[in-house]
Amino acid sequence: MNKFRYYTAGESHGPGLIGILEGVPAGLEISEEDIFLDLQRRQMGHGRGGRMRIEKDFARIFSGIRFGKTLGSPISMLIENKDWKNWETKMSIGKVDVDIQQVRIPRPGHADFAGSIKYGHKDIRSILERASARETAMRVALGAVARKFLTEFGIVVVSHVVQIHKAQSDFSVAHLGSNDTPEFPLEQMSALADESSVRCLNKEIERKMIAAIDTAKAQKDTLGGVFEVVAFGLPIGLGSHVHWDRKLDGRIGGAMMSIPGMKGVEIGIGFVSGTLTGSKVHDAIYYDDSEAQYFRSRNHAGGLEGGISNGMPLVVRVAMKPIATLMNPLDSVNMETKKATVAHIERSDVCAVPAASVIGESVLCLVLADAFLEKFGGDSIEEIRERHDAWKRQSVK
Ligand code: EPS
Repeated sequence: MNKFRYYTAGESHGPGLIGILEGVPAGLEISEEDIFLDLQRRQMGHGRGGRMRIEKDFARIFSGIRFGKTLGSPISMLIENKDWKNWETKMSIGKVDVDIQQVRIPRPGHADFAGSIKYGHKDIRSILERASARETAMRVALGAVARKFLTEFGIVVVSHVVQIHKAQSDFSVAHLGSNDTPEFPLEQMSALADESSVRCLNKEIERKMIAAIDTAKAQKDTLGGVFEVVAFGLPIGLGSHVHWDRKLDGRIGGAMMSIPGMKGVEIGIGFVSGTLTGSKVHDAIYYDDSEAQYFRSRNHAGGLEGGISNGMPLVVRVAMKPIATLMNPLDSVNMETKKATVAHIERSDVCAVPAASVIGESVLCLVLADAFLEKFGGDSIEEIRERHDAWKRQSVK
């Protein structure tokens, strides 16, 4: 990320989360309400835990915007943690005189074990607070600005949940060619997913996903799954084949894998492509004279060839592992006494795949806004619009 850079800071039970976004061009209309819409979507989903009943995430903007429009200067935001009032002593910024109960037993699958050894913290809370997926609230807030920017150029980023545990949908935008008619209008994808408590587009599979989450909860276990994020309306030519760190697929993969709990990323038909012959994988190229545009019979490449966007919808699938905090904990070791025991229990979620799919949208918006600015540059929306419109006319000739 070099044109659209961001930082986040904040502990899960500290006073709040802070974010800074640098590189947003001048003249983009944005409000705290726009950001709130995405923050609300991240908080939803069947399988979320008690924390989401405490928080009502709202990002207060501190800089970079005047009279509803970006100035071109860094945008900074704060999301206050409502839960902070219950943690003021345990997470005090200053020294405290009382004894604080320390966490000494790492949860397998979390950052607890390696993090506490790496940073030399005896109290594992000093690791788990920042490793928590609470941090993603700020990424969603910053991603909402990137989304608003992309919307100016007709780019729409949506997501849906494909799989939770064994309940799996076979719908993928990667199977659709330019002229195919999907089961439902693609422009309704986001609204339909938002209506489902597991963000699933198929009612029968939705029921199975909800049942799987309820069973896991009753068994004091957790579940993972897979979500698909799609970007419609991308111009041809974002990213580049010329160098490894300019390839858009690499940048998307890295960004998705940086979301807590993500274990795999595929573009288009991804892992399945390794089981098919080349003629069954690659997407033939055609030209429609009447529409004066190229088209494809399918989109197995998921909108990316050679690390460059090719004008088809961009399709990314991400696999999330089950949440590492288990109410029926796995074996672990007390790192103070070295005695065998069971892992620490911390309030958590049973399944956060629906929330992760919203986070995936936000992270993709941030990567795409960066790649878009790299291609079209400019200090203001108007300047970028001129370059973008000229390119759109030229790139299909
Ligand atoms: C989260 C806040 C956390 C967890 C969850 C996501 O809040 P708390 O720890 O107070 O319950 O609910 O974090 C994790 C699942 C994790 O592994 O860290 C949030 O805001 O999304």
